[in-house]
Amino acid sequence: MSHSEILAASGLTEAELTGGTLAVHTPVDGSEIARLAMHSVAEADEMIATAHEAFLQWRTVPAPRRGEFVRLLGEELRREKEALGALVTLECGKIYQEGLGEVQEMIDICDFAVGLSRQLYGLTIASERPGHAMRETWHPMGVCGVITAFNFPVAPWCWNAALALVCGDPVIWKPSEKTPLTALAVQKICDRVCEQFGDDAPKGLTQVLIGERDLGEALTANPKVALISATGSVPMGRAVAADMSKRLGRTILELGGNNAMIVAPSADLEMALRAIVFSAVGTAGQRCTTLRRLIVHEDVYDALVPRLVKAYAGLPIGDPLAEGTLVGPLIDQDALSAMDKALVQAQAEGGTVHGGGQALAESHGAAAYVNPAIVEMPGQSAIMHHETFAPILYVVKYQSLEQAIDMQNAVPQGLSSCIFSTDVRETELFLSAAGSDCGIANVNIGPSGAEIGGAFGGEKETGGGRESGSDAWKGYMRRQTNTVNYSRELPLAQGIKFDI
Ligand code: UN1
Repeated sequence: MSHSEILAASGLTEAELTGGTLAVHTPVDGSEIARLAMHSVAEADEMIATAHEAFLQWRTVPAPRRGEFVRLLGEELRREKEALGALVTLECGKIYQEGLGEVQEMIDICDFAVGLSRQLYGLTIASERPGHAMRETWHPMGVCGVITAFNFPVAPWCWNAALALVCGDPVIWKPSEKTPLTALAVQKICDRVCEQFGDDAPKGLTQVLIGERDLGEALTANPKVALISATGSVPMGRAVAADMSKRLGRTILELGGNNAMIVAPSADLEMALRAIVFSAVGTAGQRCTTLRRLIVHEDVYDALVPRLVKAYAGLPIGDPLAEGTLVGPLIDQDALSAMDKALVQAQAEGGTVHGGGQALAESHGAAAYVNPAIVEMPGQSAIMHHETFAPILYVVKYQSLEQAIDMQNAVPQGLSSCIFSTDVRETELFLSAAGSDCGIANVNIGPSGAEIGGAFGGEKETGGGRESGSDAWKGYMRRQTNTVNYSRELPLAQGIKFDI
């Protein structure tokens, strides 16, 4: 598929793709593919006001009917999977298989949310007073702002939006300015769903803000935005959290990761090897769940690491749209410089670099193709505490599992983690309270590629938010405690006597 064919299949018109000031480049060859009109802060405020009007209507639509909207969205996404997947690849440079996988995550969370729309269950609670009933009710929260990053341009919107919509919350989306086309294409799909759905879908149920940081700030500043779910860097998350805390608004933050794998002496090394390569070089190392630190027991180090270096040397790197490619480009030249800088620091800290860093011949213009790097480190030095959004895998040795777990937990981030071991004592310790401190902890699976059914997110600088499956939906609703007195008396709680 040529770039122009992908753009034509996206449903975006020539007029929409041209005439504005936001230049969009494809990392595939660095060329400009669109110039989009940007929204102003005043327009953002108008859109938020429209979304709030939509909320007043949408919250009264029965949840299973709201689920029907998300069901139709899932159906449209099924139809558009190839076209949208290719646009994801064109715009963010991940290989086409991963572009398709991202759309599949959208479809999966829609299916999940449809079922959820009939299961927004509250509790009944035993009251201490006779003739009283207590329960918990979940109500729609309000307008939900969603801020997303370039590396997963569409799926995180959907993990948030599918839940928010069934929970009764309209959604305003501020995509990364590096990947706005996919957001516009998804909005077109939502517009079609609104038409099919009919009058129950209020105007402004889903909207997209195109532009830069000031639009994110318009969302955080506006009290009509009840909740912001933000995916991206730690500095971005800090800024969102600081602004939202001024008005005590709710946030769901999914920020940086610095994910580790422990390879124990009993590990199945064949499986570990495949898991390492996928999770370290997939999406060219630009996932928040990318494997960045490999902590290998000294007894299996020599059996594993040279094989890993060999596997890296044979990786098919190149055009992410071409069949057979496993590693596409980095998003831009800035990412390439950050990778080079990290490798220089790693060497200064005693690291031995295999492959990696230097721009490959495929790079021209703004394109940034690199060899993924493996860096053998003498210990967990300063650079390993830092998330560089590039395919750099640091490798260190360990002697005892306690030492390995300490190392894995010693970084500021806490998203994903895993252990390769066939020893149940080791794996259970890793999953215990004294084990991994991350939001995700896996056994005999890499740290990336989480399914939508579980809650997704992590601790410490990762931000503490949870999106996607399990009971993450509760983050999009407000909890109300109800006490109903159906007796003819008025007993007070705590046995208080207060007779008048
Ligand atoms: C991200 O990189 O922001 O677990 C999300 C995974 C994907 C999501 C990654 N399901 O790797």
